[in-house]
Amino acid sequence: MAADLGPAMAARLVAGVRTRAPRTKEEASDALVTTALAVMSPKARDLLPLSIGERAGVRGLSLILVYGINGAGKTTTVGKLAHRLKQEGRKPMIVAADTFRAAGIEQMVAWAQRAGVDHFDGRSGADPASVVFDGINAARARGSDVVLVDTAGRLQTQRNLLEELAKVGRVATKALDGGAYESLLVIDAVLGLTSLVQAREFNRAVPVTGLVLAKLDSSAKGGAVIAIESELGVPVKLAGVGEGIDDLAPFEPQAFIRALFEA
Ligand SMILES: Nc1nc2c(ncn2[C@@H]2O[C@H](COP(=O)(O)OP(=O)(O)O)[C@@H](O)[C@H]2O)c(=O)[nH]1
Ligand SMILES: [Mg+2]
Repeated sequence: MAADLGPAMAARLVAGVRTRAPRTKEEASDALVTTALAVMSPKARDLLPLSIGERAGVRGLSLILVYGINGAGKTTTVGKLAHRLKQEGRKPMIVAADTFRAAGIEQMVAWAQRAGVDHFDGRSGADPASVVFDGINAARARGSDVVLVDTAGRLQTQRNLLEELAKVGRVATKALDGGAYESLLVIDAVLGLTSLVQAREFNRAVPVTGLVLAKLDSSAKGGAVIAIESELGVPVKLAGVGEGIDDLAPFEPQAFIRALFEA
């Protein structure tokens, strides 16, 4: 059993498999998929702004806020997402709101250029909420249909920085004025079960609508997301599968569960 699950979730899954009394290895694998899927989020795994826009046939402004700890893969995810949205015929604009470090803005701008999308850059040291507010207005003026916000990394124990993030979320949803909104928490697959505590605290600051499991191409299997989905009730929507611009994939829970328990 993969260690990232944590003892409680591991015991729960084992018990679930036992009640199904599998007789072969294949039956055991199927029983595990059924058991794990039952504790994971039942919500749709597609990106909210896209599905709502498509359903309603509207082209109002949508926004995706990306947050998490330092080094999780936020900036990379925003770059990959911008690329994907552009390929889908959307007009994304990146708002570089990691104003904590000058390099944070530069890294995001480099990704925007790689993806060939518009960007709005905060000044180093600026209040990220005001950068996001100005960025949304700029996106409207320039005719963008989806805003991608990159934020500074922070720890789940840094109360003031979590409050700063909460303000970014409030300003973004207010300025959007009913447009489709998604807040994506990036989880580093390498970190294991500590990301459960992170997810809990980040979710208090800005309610998570979807998870991104970054670095799923590494040797880590990311089993902690089963516990995170179970507790928060929100699904992993995307997986990072490398450092390249195309290395972002829809999250496939069945394949993920099977890979988790391969010897
Ligand atoms: N192998 C791999 N590396 C990743 C992935 N996502 C991000 N990284 C790497 O992780 C490091 C931190 O990424 P970055 O996006 O700057 O993290 P941030 O601090 O959250 O913005 C960089 O070296 C990225 O290339 C992924 O899905 N797979
Ligand atoms: Mg970054």
